[in-house]
Amino acid sequence: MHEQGGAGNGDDAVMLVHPTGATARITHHGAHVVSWMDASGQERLYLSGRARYGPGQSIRGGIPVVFPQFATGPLPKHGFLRTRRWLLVAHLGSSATFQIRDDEQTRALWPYPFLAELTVDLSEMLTVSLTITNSGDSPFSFTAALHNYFAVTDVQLAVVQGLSGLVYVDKVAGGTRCVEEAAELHLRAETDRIYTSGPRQVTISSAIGSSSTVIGADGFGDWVVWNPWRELAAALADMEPEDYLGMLCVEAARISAPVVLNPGATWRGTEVIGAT
Ligand code: TA6
Repeated sequence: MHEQGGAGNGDDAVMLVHPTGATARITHHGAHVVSWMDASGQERLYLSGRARYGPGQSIRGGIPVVFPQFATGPLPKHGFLRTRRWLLVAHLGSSATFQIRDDEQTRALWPYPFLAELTVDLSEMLTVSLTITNSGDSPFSFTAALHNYFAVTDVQLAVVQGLSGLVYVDKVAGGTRCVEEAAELHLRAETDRIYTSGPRQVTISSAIGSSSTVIGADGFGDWVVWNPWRELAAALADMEPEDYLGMLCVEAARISAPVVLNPGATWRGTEVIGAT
């Protein structure tokens, strides 16, 4: 099924359907996974009712693709792929692949030829794979992330497991480096952390009721945990103030050791998300 519609409301999207009953929806804008329903029909991703879908805007929720710069720096925040339209190059049943290349606008910001590809495979799990190829003749380096916004019944009940003992950068505390002493992470306030050199799997237990969301990652190496909490959420124009309670970002990211890509070389980062 391939829906075409207006570009400004997220209707311009591809629907994936799996025989288990699971579904996923990906907009051409940003190659952005905006919905993933598990086989029981439960939505596992958060998507803001106030999300914006127009050119140049980033969709609040789902899985934004971050490249070639995570967070702030010389480029637009989180880079420029999440705010641009991608091309659908393959769509078969429960799999879809989108591509985007450099153009005049991206080269004005970042002077490198590249090809980015995002493949989404729906099975019992949701697999999202980001591939970057250096199609120019000089090396470049980049940071990247799959900025997952997970749906949670109540962020105060959700527990993040798998990060114990890791070094993290606490952005809420001005970039302080800390060691995660807690066996598991319980969020009670604004949280914005980059956990470096993390494990390949992180679990959000009690994500939806008593069920867990499990995220496995390959090729990324870092994890980001973010929730804006009450005050910051209220300041975001594209989010309902109380929505912070129903979302939790746990992101597969490549930040602490940027990828350096030689001409012709390819990097791939993959995440596999499951519900238990
Ligand atoms: O990944 C966490 C983060 O970098 C936070 O600092 C927060 O700003 C969030 O991303 C959302 O950023 P956005 O530009 O989408 O509002």
